[in-house]
Amino acid sequence: MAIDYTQRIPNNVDLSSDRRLQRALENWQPRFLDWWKDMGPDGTLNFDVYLRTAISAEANGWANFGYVKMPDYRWGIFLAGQDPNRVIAYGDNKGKPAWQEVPGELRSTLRRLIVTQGDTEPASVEQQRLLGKTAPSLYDLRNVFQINCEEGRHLWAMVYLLHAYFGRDGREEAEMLLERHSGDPDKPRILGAFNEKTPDWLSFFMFTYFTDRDGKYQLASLAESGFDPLARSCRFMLIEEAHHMFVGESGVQRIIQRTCDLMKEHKTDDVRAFGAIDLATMQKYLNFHFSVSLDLFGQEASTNAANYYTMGVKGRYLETRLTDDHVLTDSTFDMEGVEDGRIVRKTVPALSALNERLRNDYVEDCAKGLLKWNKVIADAGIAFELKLPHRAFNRRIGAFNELHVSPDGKVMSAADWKANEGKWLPTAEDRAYVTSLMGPAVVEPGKFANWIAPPQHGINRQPADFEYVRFN
Ligand code: BYC
Repeated sequence: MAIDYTQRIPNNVDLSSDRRLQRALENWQPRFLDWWKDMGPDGTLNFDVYLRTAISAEANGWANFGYVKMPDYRWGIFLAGQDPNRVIAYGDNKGKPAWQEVPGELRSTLRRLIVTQGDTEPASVEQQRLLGKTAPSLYDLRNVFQINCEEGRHLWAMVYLLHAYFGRDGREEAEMLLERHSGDPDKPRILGAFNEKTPDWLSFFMFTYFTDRDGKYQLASLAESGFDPLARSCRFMLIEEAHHMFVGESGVQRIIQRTCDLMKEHKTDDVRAFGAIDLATMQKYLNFHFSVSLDLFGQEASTNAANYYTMGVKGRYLETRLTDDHVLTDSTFDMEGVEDGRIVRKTVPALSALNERLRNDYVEDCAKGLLKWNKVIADAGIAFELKLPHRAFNRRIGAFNELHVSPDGKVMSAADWKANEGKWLPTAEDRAYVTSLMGPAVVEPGKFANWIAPPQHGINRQPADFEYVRFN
């Protein structure tokens, strides 16, 4: 169904045919806007931003570009098209028609997954609230605003499901999504990484590369859900997610490019003297964001994950393309675990290892960006290689939490680890240095902060010096 933009809440779910639901969501809408004004990008209400807006739920040609004031962005409810013949692809319900309503026995499980997913979306907007003040260019400023608007829409996607399918409990959860806040000591966001700060643009690019990529893998697993409205919501969200990861990958790449240019020009590693970010500091930020994002996949051995799968609420990455029995009760999985304080390889039942399996898919995908980043460094003739740290490094969730592990995978004492921490993770001094490079925002079209190279292409085939944001 086409997206109806004549409605107060744009949608392709025929919202006007359900007056109660429409009214409930119209009641939530002003609360969302209040949240946006209080917790969204600071001081930007009057800016005209060159944004893309969804005009169709199909993968091709779904976006329209134009200037929009962010509070007027047409947040709405867009689900990917329905396949009337879709069946559940895995677990005990394999082969049965996908559910169009929530099965009673899965109600609390599904609600919890939807709330956890929904909670991350506004959390990331809150984390990025102040970045506009220090944007390295209009191009980058526009990109963070685009991401913020789309995360706002992803919140809408989950709130629609809560309102439409979970009755009063769902409406209460939708309220709570606006009441928890990133880093709030009393009402924090649910998952750890979403209570960290995103205080500077290097953190932002690392976050959109590593943490948004967790979003890709979690959404892809939920896109396999037997609960069809959730699957269709996530499929559409995934289309928007791709740009967020592009911003991260290209942002880090542009910083590396600038650093390498200065290293070559001045024949030195010490680019801090020239106001850029040295590669060793980039490695530390990478170590931090990668390890924090690994935690988002949950425990390695998880009965929750096994149950989600067996019940048919959350599948594996690209489940329908896999060629095994899609039940997994007789399958095993090889992975690293902890025994007597050591990291060992072990074979475990596949069902209990589904979080770890998804984490593997994620790690493999993360490595691809590093190949591109390292190519920039190699092309500059510089002998330095960025590396993903070992998966046991700096973990808070799961079995590795109890160990102290170096980035190259050596288990060590807590004291040794602590003594080396400053070599592996950003120190207060590193963070202060990176912060010192930030801002004030570079607002002249076509100009870029000294620590980052311009992008290779503009947005929507516009030039790099396009006026992506007008301040009024
Ligand atoms: N922090 O059996 P386990 C995105 C808890 S990002 C705190 O492993 P499960 C985005 C867990 O709740 C994608 N607590 O749990 C990116 C459980 O608690 P209970 C977000 C944690 O459920 C950028 C206990 O430990 N989407 O979209 O299998 C910008 C046992 O653990 C954490 C989703 O996450 C943690 N990291 O796995 C914007 C998808 N990890 O039961 C957006 C939905 C575990 O003992 N969520 N715990 O009280 C899920 O699928 C699962 O909840 C998780 C956790 C994979 C997160």
